[in-house]
Amino acid sequence: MYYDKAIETMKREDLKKLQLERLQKTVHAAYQSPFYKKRFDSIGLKPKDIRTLEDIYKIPFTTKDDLRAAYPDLMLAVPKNQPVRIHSSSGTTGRATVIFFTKKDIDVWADLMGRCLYMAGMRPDDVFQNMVSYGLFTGGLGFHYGAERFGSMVIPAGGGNTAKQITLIKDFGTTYLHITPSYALHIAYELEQMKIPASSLGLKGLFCGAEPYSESTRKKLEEIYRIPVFNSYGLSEMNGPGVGFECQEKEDIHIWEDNYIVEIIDPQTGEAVLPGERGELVLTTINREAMPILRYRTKDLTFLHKDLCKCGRTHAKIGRIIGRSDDMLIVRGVNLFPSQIEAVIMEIPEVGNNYQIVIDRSDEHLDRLTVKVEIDNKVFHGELKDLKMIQKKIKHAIKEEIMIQPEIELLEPNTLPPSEGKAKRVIDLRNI
Ligand code: DLL
Repeated sequence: MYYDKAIETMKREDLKKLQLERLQKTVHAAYQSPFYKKRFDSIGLKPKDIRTLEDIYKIPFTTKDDLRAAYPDLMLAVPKNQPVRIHSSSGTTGRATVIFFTKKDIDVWADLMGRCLYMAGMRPDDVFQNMVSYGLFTGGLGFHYGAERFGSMVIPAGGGNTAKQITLIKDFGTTYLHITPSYALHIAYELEQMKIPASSLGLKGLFCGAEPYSESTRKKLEEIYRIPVFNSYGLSEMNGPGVGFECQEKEDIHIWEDNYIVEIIDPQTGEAVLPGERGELVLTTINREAMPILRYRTKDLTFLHKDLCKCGRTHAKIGRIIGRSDDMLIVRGVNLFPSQIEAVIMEIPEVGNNYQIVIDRSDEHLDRLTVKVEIDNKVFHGELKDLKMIQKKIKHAIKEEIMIQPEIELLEPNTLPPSEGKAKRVIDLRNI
């Protein structure tokens, strides 16, 4: 049932004790890095000032900009010959952020990933196909090491090349896939073209993450593949995947609190929100040698569950990420997240597997929101009046959710650029 029962079901008070021990050790270690030494000294904070878990509030937040400013190695807390690997974030803007790992860090990470996979139901006899890109992106090697750790056969397929992926699944009896949700939808389309029912592949589960997706998309994927889809959460700054994962209850994401301290803050004020309230996730590594990061502002918006999970694990759970604070769109003065639109359209049976949100300005300088939606050929049979009806249905459903009337452009399946990794869902053409 558990990969590491003692840790996964540890009493909350023991978990807190362990967190404090590890936080104190981490703060002392972080102080060895030029970045944190300077930061602590500038406010007169000493590592020994962290005496209780609440003292974490004395430590300033670390942001993505800090990581960029510390590039390449000012946050390194061990001698330069200690790390055995680096990874980097997938962000396309600005300087990359780089994370160093010692041998022990890789080991701890592989164990965390192992825990996640086991928790979702994977076992040593399973065959695991890793369908995300390898290299600096953490999704490749992170999952790879975790699956190997407990003896599953790993197929390091990488992203893309759909026909080959399908052949590998069939020829080697793959049972679990790691894949971005947008790529899983694309593969579903390709399978349909090949007249292979996704449910005939012998798969047992999908691990989907690395990008936001809605509960409706999960349901859609589960209907297509007829297997459970587990939400996998992580970010390079905190190792990569393996920070949090869903258990078989599939009710949101357990965060491994023996490795991370979880806070949810109001992104505007930086103050903690009340339990259960939505806010920005802030994470602190408490079991990492090479590059400890204290109070990292993830920009991911979520909430903390108050109740313990039925699965028996005592580690806190966070809700599905609804988006990033920097993903929020303001259209005609209304704040909205792309995930709200996705959640609505994926409930509509005539909607196919891909969509895109385009925002531009009309000649009258008004914001215009267009949602391009691929339709599902199985449901649509080519009557113009049907098209109009579907368009109206989608428009109405979105308006109900976000209060803004969008334009709806219906497209043939496979018209939008297919996603083989993280999907680009929003095109904002306004010059703002
Ligand atoms: O995407 C690590 C990862 C790889 C996670 C594979 C899961 C699976 P980055 O490239 O640094 O790392 O991107 C991290 O992706 O801050 C979130 O905004 C987003 N993200 C990751 N997982 C989820 C998820 C990897 N399950 C950023 N739901 C994070 C929503 C997610 N957003």
